[in-house]
Amino acid sequence: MAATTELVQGDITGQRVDAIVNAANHSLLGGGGVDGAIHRRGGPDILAECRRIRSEQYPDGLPTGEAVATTAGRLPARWVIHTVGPTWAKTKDKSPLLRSCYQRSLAVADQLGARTVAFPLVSAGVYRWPKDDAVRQALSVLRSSDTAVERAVLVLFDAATLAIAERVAAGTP
Ligand code: AR6
Repeated sequence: MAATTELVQGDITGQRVDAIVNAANHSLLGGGGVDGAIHRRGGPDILAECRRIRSEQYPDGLPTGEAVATTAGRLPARWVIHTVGPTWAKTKDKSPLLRSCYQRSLAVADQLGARTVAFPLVSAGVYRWPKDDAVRQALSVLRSSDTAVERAVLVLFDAATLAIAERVAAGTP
């Protein structure tokens, strides 16, 4: 069955869900945006686990579109699922990779037994993906994927992005 999807405005690090998804990069060693906020608020245990995953499973970095889980340190969630979105490119359609971030994150959530999962708008910050299309891709995967996750929350950081997401969710251009 597909998860019920919700749109909320806020900071993903405060979400009271089983797992939150991190918009990470190949290195898994932190960065700005959501990634920076998660490591700042979650504390050093998350980074230590990321380092172990890098050295044991992904010496060349986590590929774009893949996802891996760590515990969540001091965050209210139990797990962080780290995924790497594609950078936006005008001349190349990378949407299968963006969709894969949501698909693989749901698969990891299922392996963990997570029933509630919060997602940021992957690739729509530093990686410059247009926000309306980022929402479109996210919702189309979340609404159609077969998963044991019951509640998928798409967290929009500010009111303007929430308004875009509500418009896209309602199917208006
Ligand atoms: N909670 C929810 N959403 C947030 C938060 C937050 N705390 N902070 C930012 N956003 P980004 P990307 C929104 O840049 O585009 C990092 O350096 C933000 O407004 O976090 O996938 C990584 O290490 C935007 O709408 O992720 C990578 O190098 C969305 O979250 C790179 O950025 C995603 O923005 C990944 O870039």
